[in-house]
Amino acid sequence: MAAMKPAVPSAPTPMPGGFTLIELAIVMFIVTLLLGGMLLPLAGQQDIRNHGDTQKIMADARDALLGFAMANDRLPCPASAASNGVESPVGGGVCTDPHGGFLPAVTLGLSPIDAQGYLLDGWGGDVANRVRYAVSTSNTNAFTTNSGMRTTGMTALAPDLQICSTGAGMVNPGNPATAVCAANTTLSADAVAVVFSLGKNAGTGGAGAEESHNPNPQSAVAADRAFVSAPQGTAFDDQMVWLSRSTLYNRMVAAGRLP
Ligand SMILES: [Ca+2]
Ligand SMILES: [Ca+2]
Repeated sequence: MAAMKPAVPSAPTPMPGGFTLIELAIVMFIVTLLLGGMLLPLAGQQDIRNHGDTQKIMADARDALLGFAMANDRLPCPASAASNGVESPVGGGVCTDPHGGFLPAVTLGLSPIDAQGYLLDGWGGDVANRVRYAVSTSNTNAFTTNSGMRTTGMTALAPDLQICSTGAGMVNPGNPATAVCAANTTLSADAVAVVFSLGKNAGTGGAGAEESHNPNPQSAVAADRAFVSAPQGTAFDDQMVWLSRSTLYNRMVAAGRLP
């Protein structure tokens, strides 16, 4: 007896062409999700790149300051808002704006600079993105006066820029000579110079409790010797590097400028 052949299923009847509105809506929803998922990381990546570029620009600036010190026996004064990237006054001495000025990019020969001669950070080409710089005025401006460091002597030199992890509880904020970090918030109490950027929010931010301690257009606190380098967040995005006395002395001794 011949085996029964299994029944071959007939081919399914083809569906009518085209998509229903519900199918289209689902596709659109998925595409929106995918695009959103891609765009957000892209913006985040750009921020990370700008942050990294700014850190490198500031580190290079610190190196340039060290080179200038070895070649000139002093640090440059900051550029003022009107000095076109040149230290003010030319030749150093008593700086026009020791705590609230800009990196003197023209004096240091750095680039890229804007049309007025100021070095820009990694966040953009606006005036607000100019790299800032402050220098200690201690020992009667020894750090910015020709041969001032050598004349004063390493053991007597007492650079006084204060770097605080928060502005909360800062003592005498706004006083150029006596501002001090609150207890247990001192990152450095003897920095020679500070180089900083106002960060991503440079154009509009700076009025917050922490950023207002770093000279900026929105700051309510007068420029003084104390600066805040707090963790990055929504209220604080300034970026900062400072020149320690140890690093400066090490280079100056190596160059035969000290003691
Ligand atoms: Ca900022
Ligand atoms: Ca300050």
